[in-house]
Amino acid sequence: MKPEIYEKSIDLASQKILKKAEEEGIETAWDRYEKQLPQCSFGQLGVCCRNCNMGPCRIDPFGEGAQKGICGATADIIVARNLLRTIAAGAAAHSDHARDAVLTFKKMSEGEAGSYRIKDEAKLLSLASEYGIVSEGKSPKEVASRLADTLLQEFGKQDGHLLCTRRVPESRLKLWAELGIEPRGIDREIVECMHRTHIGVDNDAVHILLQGLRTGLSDGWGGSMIATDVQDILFGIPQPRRSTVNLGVLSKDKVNVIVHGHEPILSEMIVEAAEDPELLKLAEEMGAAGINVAGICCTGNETLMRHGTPIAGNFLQQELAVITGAIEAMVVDVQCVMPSLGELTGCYHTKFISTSPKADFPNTIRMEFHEGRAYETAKEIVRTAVENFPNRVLEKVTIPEEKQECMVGFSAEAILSALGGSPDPLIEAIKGGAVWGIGAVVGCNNVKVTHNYGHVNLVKELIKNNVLVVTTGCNAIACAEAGLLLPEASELAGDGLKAVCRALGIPPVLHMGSCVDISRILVLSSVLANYLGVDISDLPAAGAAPEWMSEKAVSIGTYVVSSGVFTVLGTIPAVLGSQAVTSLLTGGLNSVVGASFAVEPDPLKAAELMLEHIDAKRKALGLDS
Ligand code: CUV
Ligand code: SF4
Repeated sequence: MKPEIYEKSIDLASQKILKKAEEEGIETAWDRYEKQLPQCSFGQLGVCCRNCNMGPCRIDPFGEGAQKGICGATADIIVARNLLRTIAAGAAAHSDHARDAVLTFKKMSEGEAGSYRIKDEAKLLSLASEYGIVSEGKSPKEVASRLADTLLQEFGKQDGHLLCTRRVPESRLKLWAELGIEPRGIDREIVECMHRTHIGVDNDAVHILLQGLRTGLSDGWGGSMIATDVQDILFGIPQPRRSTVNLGVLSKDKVNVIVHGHEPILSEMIVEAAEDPELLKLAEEMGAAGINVAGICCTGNETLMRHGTPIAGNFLQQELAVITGAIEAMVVDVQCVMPSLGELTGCYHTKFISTSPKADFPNTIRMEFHEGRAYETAKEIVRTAVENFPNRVLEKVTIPEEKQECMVGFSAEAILSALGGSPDPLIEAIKGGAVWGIGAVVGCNNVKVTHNYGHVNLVKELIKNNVLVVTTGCNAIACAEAGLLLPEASELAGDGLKAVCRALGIPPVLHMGSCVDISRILVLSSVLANYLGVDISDLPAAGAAPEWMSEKAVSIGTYVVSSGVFTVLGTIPAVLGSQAVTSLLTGGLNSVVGASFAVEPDPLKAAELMLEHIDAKRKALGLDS
């Protein structure tokens, strides 16, 4: 039976556009999901292997058919190998994004990327000193060049360990060293995953998973952290500011340009080009009242955090944005961009512009983006959008009125300054019980979950129980759409958290950025742990990804757990075909890294698991008041 629209999304704006899609006979991800049902159960359990051409092999989960692949691989081996490849892909996506950011930074320092500059010199200098680079007597560009070289070495490092990990509390670093999972070169870990999962290499599930932990750590405390730091130097550290979200941010009389994907290297330039007097004049000539840039997914989070550029939606709203009929250009770079956009944009006047040398899609206009002439390319892209404005077909346009105000920009630096410069007030609030604990809620949308249902209900339940929530990615956008990123949302919080939010003028849910910015959450947890003189795993904190779908999310979950934070997944990972792997992930890891995963699709029950965990940690710290 076809699902009702309210079963597809809890968001009113999205429901309206889903209705429009139905009326116009336009296909969306939800329709394609229907056509996939029932999904392959071997795939769901993770027991299918194609790692060599004797296969594909699959293990019969009921124990009646084949129990081994042709090479002799068991379900445990196959599931573990598949999981390792998933982690590698996720870590690769974050870290390759980081590499490009550092390469742009390097070129900027050499004067070859004229559109970029050092926006935050203080962060440059503090990072330089962290990495042991002497800055006295050097120009900022010279310091930047040295720093870029040092960071680039982190990718191809052949000996020693990643430098970023020095931010981890000592106890944790010692644990990783003992376990042999202290990450080495970022690229090295990813390559080693591919090597180990080739036929006939690593064939012990536990041994394979340890490499998974190390690779995840090379993402969280390596690639992602480097991406965040370098982007902060180039574009500024996010500070609290207000903006608006949801499909209603699209303008009925301005040119609408959507930036979708992940890299601020592109979206920053588009935001700037949209303010170019020449293009504004052209827009006027085309009959438009201006140029409106709005984001989708994490590149949207990046410009939202730094400029307050509005966001049109999260992952499952990318098609809906096009279906409004109001978008002149959908501009994309990498990650989480549905290839369906090619055919879909063809049904409207929307130009689909792909910009990354790495990522092409069907039916796009290719406008490759290179640092050397970034601003020029951004202008060409925006000009294409502006010139497309007269082609908008008014009868096909429906812009839902729903848009929601939000307060964003809570980098670790901004949180500390909101606290008056020291973590002390937060620590005191935690000790006194006003803030019962910290919940990190992140991750994607997934058609298997009613859009935003998992995100919004989990977060509401946490704040109701005085858990301060930090958020990134598509969860942050879902929370914004539900009005949870406002100081006024503290009305929904328990009395303790409400009072703290009022005193500090902050929302009960703090938007910390894009997915690579989960590194900000890691840094914050290190600061808190160090301040208390405990390990991260001792903190009254828990993580969740209620609607996750991407391989990046698996890498994230892995490094969050390896860093000592219990994490609840809302959709089921493809591991249940192996008892050994499943029980290691959901239990055994506790005695290894002091944290583990849980799987709980019901957001209220997931919140309960997080609260139980926080209770236990409070008790262990002697905080039970
Ligand atoms: Ni990177 S990874 S759907 S955009 S959070 Fe959003 Fe965030 Fe998942 Fe993708
Ligand atoms: Fe089958 Fe083994 Fe080849 Fe995988 S590696 S396809 S289990 S023979």
